[in-house]
Amino acid sequence: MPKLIVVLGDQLSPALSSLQHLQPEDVILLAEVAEEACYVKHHKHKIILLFSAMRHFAAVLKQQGMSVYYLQYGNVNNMTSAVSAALQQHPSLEQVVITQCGEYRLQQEIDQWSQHFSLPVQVLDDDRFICTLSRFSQWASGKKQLRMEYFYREMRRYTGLLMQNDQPEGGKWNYDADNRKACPSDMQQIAPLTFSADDITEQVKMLVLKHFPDNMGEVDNFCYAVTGKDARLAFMHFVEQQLPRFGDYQDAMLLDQPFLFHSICSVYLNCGLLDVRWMCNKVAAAYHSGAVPLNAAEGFIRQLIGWREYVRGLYWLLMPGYATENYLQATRELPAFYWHGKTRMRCMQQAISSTIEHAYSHHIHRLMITGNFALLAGLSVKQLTDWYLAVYADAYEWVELPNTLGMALFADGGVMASKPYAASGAYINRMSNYCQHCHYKVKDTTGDAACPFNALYWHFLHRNEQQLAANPRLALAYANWRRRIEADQNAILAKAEHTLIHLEQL
Ligand code: DLZ
Ligand code: SF4
Repeated sequence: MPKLIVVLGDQLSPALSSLQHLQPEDVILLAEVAEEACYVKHHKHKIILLFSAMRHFAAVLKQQGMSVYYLQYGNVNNMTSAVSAALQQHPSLEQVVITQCGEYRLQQEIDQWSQHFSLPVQVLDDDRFICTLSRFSQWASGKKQLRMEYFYREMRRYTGLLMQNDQPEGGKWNYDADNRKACPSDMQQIAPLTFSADDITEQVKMLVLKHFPDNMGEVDNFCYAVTGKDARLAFMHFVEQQLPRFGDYQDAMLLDQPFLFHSICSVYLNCGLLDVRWMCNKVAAAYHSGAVPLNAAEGFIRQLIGWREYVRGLYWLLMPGYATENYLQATRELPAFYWHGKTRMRCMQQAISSTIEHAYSHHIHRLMITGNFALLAGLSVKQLTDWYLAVYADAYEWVELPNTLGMALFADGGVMASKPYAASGAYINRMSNYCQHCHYKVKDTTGDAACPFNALYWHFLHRNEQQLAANPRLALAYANWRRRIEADQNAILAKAEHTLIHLEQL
């Protein structure tokens, strides 16, 4: 049966399940469509990356002799219209095939296709993930708590990565405690590999400038890889140059060094330019050859086969209800500095300016700076999750929603995290040198120059006492709060209230 194979913008892998068993009469559809480009106000780099990578991917398929129907931006509004146009152009096609997509929203649309087109529609498993969704639900079934650590151990056993028979390499499953060193201030980051734009990317840059002029970011400094070949080069640069120090400094932050030793390869992995098994094997091989320490190799592999697979499993298990959860009833308007980065809080300015410049910031910026601030200030869950989905080049809802709504904002009431990742300025001061370069004083909780994170931290605990006080992991924090004399508590709460009213002025 001749088939139309629909490949989405984040499915750019030659080994994609829908691209196996191709027949000469089959047609492959790729489409730049308005709905996907506009459902949030994506960063310019994210759109350039995907459109350019899609065009490069289509060119390779054509070179290999396949029949490709490519719709450039401006021709159709959504994926359904793109399929319709392809079927009209190729009336001999009798079936539609697609690999399961990464977002509930679009999968709902795809699920209508069979009825809409009166054709069989086959949705294949996305085997670019190691854990199938049915395997994940089997793991989750009957469990009271779905903690990543136990899932991760199963994945280590399943893949055999960093295993010696049935025991973890080095005797411990998790070297997280060895991933939290602060960086000496004079340490220099090793930046990821960058790439210059070819003709295809230049054309896409013009397109983005024309159609998305007000979206975050500039087109001129776009320097991501847009082909699998270049993405693999970027990853090997990480393994050889950055990975040896990645383990120690995974959670560290230094002024004007937004990458430190991070790979940024989530950008490539999540749109299909890199393969998770290939990446993990390269990292494991670097460890076995003695080139990188165990805490670095384990820390990286944990993010891929543990964390990444776990959030994807949770997403599909808990959608659609998950997207509307708001356990702490956080509804405050997102301050404008999330979009322009102009704030006197150095930590926020650093995290947001790297986001604006590169459509990227690393996990501690996202969790402990912009996420933590939103948690403490009770910013709207919906507005914040939309922000993360828009501004990061690696963000699709399957990965963004659990990480933001669950992990950073505790809006799922503890499905993902055993306690909220709420922290005062002291944590940021320990993990970075930002506070030394800040308008605010990290040691102060009240007073005009006090670090806003401090009073907001106590306000957060106080206002959410009903939902959080019974959590054993917060017992010490609540004990510290209750130990303060009432006058101190009142002064701190008043300071926080004032801060919350004047968020835009921070
Ligand atoms: C993010 C994105 C953008 C900006 N544009 C397109 C597009 O024009 N065509 C397309 O196929 N995919 C695009 N994507 C990625 C999709 O939004 C993504 O496939 C779904 O959200 C599922 O993860
Ligand atoms: Fe951030 Fe507070 Fe440190 Fe300033 S003092 S950088 S606001 S934590």
